[in-house]
Amino acid sequence: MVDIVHATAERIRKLEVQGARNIAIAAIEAIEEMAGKTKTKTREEFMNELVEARDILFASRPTEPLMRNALRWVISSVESSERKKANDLARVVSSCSCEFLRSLEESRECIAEIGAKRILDGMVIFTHCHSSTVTNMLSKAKQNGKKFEVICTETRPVFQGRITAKEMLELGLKTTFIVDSAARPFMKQANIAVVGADAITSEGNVLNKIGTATIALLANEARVPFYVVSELLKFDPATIYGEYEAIEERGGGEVWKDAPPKLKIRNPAFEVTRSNFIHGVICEEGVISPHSINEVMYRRYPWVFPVS
Ligand code: RUB
Repeated sequence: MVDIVHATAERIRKLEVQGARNIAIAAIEAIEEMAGKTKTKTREEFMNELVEARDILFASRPTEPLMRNALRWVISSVESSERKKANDLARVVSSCSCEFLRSLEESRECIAEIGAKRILDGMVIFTHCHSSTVTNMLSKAKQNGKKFEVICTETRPVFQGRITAKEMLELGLKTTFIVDSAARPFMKQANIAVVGADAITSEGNVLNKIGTATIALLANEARVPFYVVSELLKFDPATIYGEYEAIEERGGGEVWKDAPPKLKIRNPAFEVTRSNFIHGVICEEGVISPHSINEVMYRRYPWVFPVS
């Protein structure tokens, strides 16, 4: 049954599923489907299958703590159940997966409501890459009657900015599309910059699509407030215990398909944006300082921290 999980991991690896939130949802759905079709009988067999599936999904993209937190939540709920039969445990997987997805959706809506208030009539919003959390917030602002326009970068090498541009046009928003290297002159026209997040560390630093730190620097230079729009569960608890958040490095073929054979191509998918460049994190708790992330996480999601 891990075949189902292998197929999802492959779709995630190939970017057919893109963005931290969609990746976490796909991973949870794969685990749920696998559990529902399991051929295992005993608790031990079921747990082994679940752990194998978790490891396959964890390996699909390394900079995705939301996926890791989601799968840990499901697996720890199964571990704390006293049921003995695989089919009964599969029902636990199903119910806690639903619970997780419901709470993720509630966070997204809450973020949209809060963030939409930061968008005022006449504003120009600068964004980078494609974040479903950001586009949902912009959609909410539009629904609430705000009149604003958007500048989005194309986001080399795989052009996720095109997804953002299409979504913005579908919303009926005036949208300007630029190459990444045009960000500096266009930042001067913006009133705020908003980006998503793949990971938030214990220092309040944020990892997001490569290019994000440059956008943050440019926003700082142009005195444009730079916001990260993110579910709190993108926080990686391992960073508080000293671990670095891994930065995924992807194949050079994404950058240049028929490059000369001896050319060394580097293709980091993400980078760190330091907390001191982040005006605020727009999350389900409200608009918070990146420096308060640990306190907020301990209060709101204590289960993400391993018991010492
Ligand atoms: C996507 C990306 C997005 C975050 C947040 O990178 O960096 O900004 O994942 O997205 P990739 P969301 O395309 O390489 O996955 O808000 O949808 O979770």
